[in-house]
Amino acid sequence: MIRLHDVELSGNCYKVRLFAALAGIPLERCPVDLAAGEHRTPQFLALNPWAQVPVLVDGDLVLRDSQAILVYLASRHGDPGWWPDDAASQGRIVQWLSASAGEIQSGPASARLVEKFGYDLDKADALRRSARLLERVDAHLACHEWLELGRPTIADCAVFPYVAWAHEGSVDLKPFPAVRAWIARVQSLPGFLSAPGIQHAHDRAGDGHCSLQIKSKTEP
Ligand SMILES: N[C@@H](CCC(=O)N[C@@H](CS)C(=O)NCC(=O)O)C(=O)O
Repeated sequence: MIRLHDVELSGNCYKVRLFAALAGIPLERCPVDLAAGEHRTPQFLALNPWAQVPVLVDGDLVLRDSQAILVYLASRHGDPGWWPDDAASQGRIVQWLSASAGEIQSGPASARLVEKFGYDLDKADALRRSARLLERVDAHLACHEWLELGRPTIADCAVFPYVAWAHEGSVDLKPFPAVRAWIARVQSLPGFLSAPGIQHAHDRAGDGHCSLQIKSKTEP
């Protein structure tokens, strides 16, 4: 059985759980108690010297970093649609994996760290970055049903958690109707796995008027 060293409220862990659920890949979850410092114990550091979750263990392979884990799981255990083997498709998807580890971490994920977990980070900066990021993502999703390739891929799984949790960092998604419509589409995928605090479309204020309006389709 593939093991995931995991924290329920971590968006990086949720990316992996979400993809595994959607792709029908069974995972054994091994909860890590960050508050108790379990990620700094010798046992955990032997698995991941970077002292971070998630960590995936599949046989002899030990992998850290949610993006790396998504690529591995999709390549090794997933249907090819999630991570096609042609270079152009992979490049398109990696654009979003990079955003997930970059702009999303310094935007909505950081705002949530301040608001929900009391981290000493620059909240105003995180909110500015969130607005800039969401404007770009919203413009993209206004004319694309999914982030790339016209279908769900690991790009959607990488971006979903911290965008869907944006409200936990006081990042308002109301100005971004295409983002809200995409969240609802991800939530309606067969096998979708939720997480604590993820709101459903009908719970989000203003979503009654949020229908999908794709302006043009540019996917190949
Ligand atoms: N690039 C890594 C970042 C992992 C990461 O920052 N994990 C956080 C939880 S979301 C963590 O383990 N934090 C513990 C700490 O930094 O002390 C990934 O995408 O998995």
